[in-house]
Amino acid sequence: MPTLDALRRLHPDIGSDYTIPQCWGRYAAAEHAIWRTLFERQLKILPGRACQEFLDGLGKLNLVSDQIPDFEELSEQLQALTGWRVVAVPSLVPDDVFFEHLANRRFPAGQFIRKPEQLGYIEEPDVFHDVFGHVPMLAHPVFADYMQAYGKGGQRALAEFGALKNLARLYWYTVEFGLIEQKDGLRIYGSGIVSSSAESVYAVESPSPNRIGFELERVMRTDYRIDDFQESYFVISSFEELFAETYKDFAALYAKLAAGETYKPGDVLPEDSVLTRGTHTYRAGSHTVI
Ligand code: HBI
Ligand code: FE
Repeated sequence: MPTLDALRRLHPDIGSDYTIPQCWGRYAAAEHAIWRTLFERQLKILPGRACQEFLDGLGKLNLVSDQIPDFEELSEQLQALTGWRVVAVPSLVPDDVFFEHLANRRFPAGQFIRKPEQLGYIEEPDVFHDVFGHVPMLAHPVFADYMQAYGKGGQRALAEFGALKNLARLYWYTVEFGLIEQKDGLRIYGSGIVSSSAESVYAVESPSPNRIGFELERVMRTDYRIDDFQESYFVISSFEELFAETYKDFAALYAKLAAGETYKPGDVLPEDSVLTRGTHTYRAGSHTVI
């Protein structure tokens, strides 16, 4: 990650909290067109795949395909619903800065939009992943509280426990790649899935990945891949359950985790509650992400 000084050359107005002005008026027509392409593609794919809370969030926030949202307007709407705001950042920010924002109900969203050749995959979070992927769930009161609790937990994990890896796995397997079992079936709530057309289909329909009932300690012991579709997804039964399972003091759990095992992304354990067992065996280099 570039230092604040390095970022200051590109973004002279960057703050010590890494926020920058969105400068909405400076997006080119071609950049709004990329938003529109991605948005329309996802709207065709997500009904029947994304959870109702996500689709409701899009509606409540008036997120539309026309143009990249103005963060000020979006924040006014979101603040009225759950007290969250969206602030612009260049891209990834340091962990402590990220947690400080979340703990104060501010979601840091990448200001830039991906290039036309990156429609299928991008390494750093851009405005489409961050706003389309994350912000609709922040309009849901329980999920909004979960994200703030994660930020506060992150601050403690950094300051007191050195347990960031465990907590980052929780974020990965819930906020980014979470699935939920709803009355009509398995649905997506993870932002890394809802902002990816290929993984939106794969996560719900492919026989390849494992889908395993969410269990906090299990998730916190499981490594993840950042360069391919997930080999395992963890499935919650409600946002209330997710919040209740994670809104606790992790001190004893971190101590326990430090001693025990770490699982590989595709492992299935005898004690897992397996919803679907995957057919996928990962071979390095055998898979392309689209
Ligand atoms: N910064 N902008 C941004 N977005 C993220 O999702 C993010 C970040 N910095 C750190 C981070 N995520 C994670 O490493 C933590 O959740 C552990
Ligand atoms: Fe994300």
